[in-house]
Amino acid sequence: MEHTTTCGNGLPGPSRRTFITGTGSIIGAVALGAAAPAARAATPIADAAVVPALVIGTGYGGSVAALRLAQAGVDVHMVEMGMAWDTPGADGKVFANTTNPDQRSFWLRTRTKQPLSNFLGFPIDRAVPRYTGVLDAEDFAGITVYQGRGVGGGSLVNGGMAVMPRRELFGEVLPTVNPDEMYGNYYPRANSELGAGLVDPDWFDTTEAYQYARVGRKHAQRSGFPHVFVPTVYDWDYMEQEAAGTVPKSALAGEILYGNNHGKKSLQKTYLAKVRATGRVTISPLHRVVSVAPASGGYAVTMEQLNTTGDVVATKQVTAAKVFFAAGSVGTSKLLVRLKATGALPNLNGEVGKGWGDNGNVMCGRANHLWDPTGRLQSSIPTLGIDNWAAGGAFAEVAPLPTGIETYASFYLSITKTPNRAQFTWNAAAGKVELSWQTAWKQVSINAAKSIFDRINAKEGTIYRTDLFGAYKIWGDHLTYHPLGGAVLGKATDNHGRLHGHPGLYVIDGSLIPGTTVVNPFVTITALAERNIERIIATDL
Ligand code: FAE
Repeated sequence: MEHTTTCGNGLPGPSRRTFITGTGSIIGAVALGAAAPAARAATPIADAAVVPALVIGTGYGGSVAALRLAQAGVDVHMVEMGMAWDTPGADGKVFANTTNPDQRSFWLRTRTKQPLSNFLGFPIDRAVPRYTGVLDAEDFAGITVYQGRGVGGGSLVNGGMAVMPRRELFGEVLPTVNPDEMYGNYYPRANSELGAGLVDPDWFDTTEAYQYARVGRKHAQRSGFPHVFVPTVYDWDYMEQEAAGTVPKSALAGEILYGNNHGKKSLQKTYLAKVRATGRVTISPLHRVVSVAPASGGYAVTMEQLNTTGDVVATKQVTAAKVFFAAGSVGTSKLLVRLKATGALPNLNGEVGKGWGDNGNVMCGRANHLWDPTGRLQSSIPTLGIDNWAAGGAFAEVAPLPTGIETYASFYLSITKTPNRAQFTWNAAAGKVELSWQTAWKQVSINAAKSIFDRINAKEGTIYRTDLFGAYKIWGDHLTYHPLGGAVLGKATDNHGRLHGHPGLYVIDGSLIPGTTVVNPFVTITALAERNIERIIATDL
């Protein structure tokens, strides 16, 4: 078979050459591994401080906003509820391994809540000390939303797949944005800054670490599904050195969900490294914004300082002329819905909280024959996708199961076409924001995923795994990794993220995107943030 690339299959992406030339300085930093400087916790923001621009959250949207504002000469303060993740633990590592979760793994839980809750039908969750860990499994009535917590947001925990939607599908993603400016300008800028690049196909074809993906590719191919190589933000040269045994292992040691100690170019190594270099940005980790309200000089921003068991140790109020909401789809939506309902930001419009979607996420595993092993060594960074969007409305990443043992399983995270959108609302009696998602809505996504995997199973004579999400449960339909929407562009905001009703307030994260990106979302979130901040700097500052 030919080695297809995302470019060759209509999912445009940067070439490996672009990646190497574009990120030379980053590779140097990454090679230092855990010793590479993380976004350092400067002196936290002082009570009663007055700042020109305050950014809530340090994920993709927040990092883009902070960098471009600082480069334009604006002093910025970033507020992050999670930890700095710049200090190794007792084991010498900043982050815990997927196979051995500990207190660093989960945000304020006493028991892990792993996306794959079972193995061979047995529950695998375990007790952990309550701690401000890096992965939040946030429960709403109908869905658990996984999110990164800490300086770097989702980039700390995600799979690093850096995918652009096919251009002909862009109208389904951001109908009010001109695709020419995105594909001509902002997507390339985002990919370059993030350091996205493709695996060397020759290495992919020979390394033990991607046997699982080659099996996935073979099965897709034999059933006639198009497959694509997906760019990632992992340093491929570093991974090849991991395989050669010359550097400490990260992707090849099962590191992913609870952080990568080496190799992955999280925001700490890309945008936030540049943010630090400007000298104009300070970051306050373990500070959670709880209120934003109009005040003389702009907005009064109230925040709680947390300790590592989640207790509030101080409350501060600062004044900011401009406030950028970059707390992620869930974080931003929760804040805005509560602040509107409780009268702190009364002029926000009725679109706030609406248009939330799960990017059609659904997971499943297939049980392969004994002659089709997927390998004991599996790179934790997925890099192959089955693109059945045209026919069935599903883009399935061939995902790893880095257990360290042979599982004979092929595992997939599908991103599917679904019309279902939920709304965040304020429940005054309970004192919390709720989400109207219903688990049954996932059936549409299951059907779309079945359009791929039923056919592959029929062709291969295989069956679904029923032991990964419970006892006798095929579908991982209780969760999403890709929350999107809640403050939709052109509805809750104008077409560049300015919130209606309160000048000087902006949304600049995944909550702008109305529920789907048809592929993995962070490149689109980054590119949209680049587009919006450019306009805001030109006209509002
Ligand atoms: P995000 O990165 O979530 O950043 C928001 C930040 O705000 C976080 O650091 C929060 O802790 C912080 N925050 C929230 N509330 C507050 C508050 N009140 N005060 C102060 N700080 C606050 O937002 N996407 C891909 O494209 N490719 C992948 O391979 C991929 N894999 C994933 C795997 C996992 C396990 C998960 C959880 C996600 C994955 N994603 C992936 C999704 C991606 O990480 C996500 O879309 C982006 O991180 C969202 O970016 P935002 O800037 O919207």
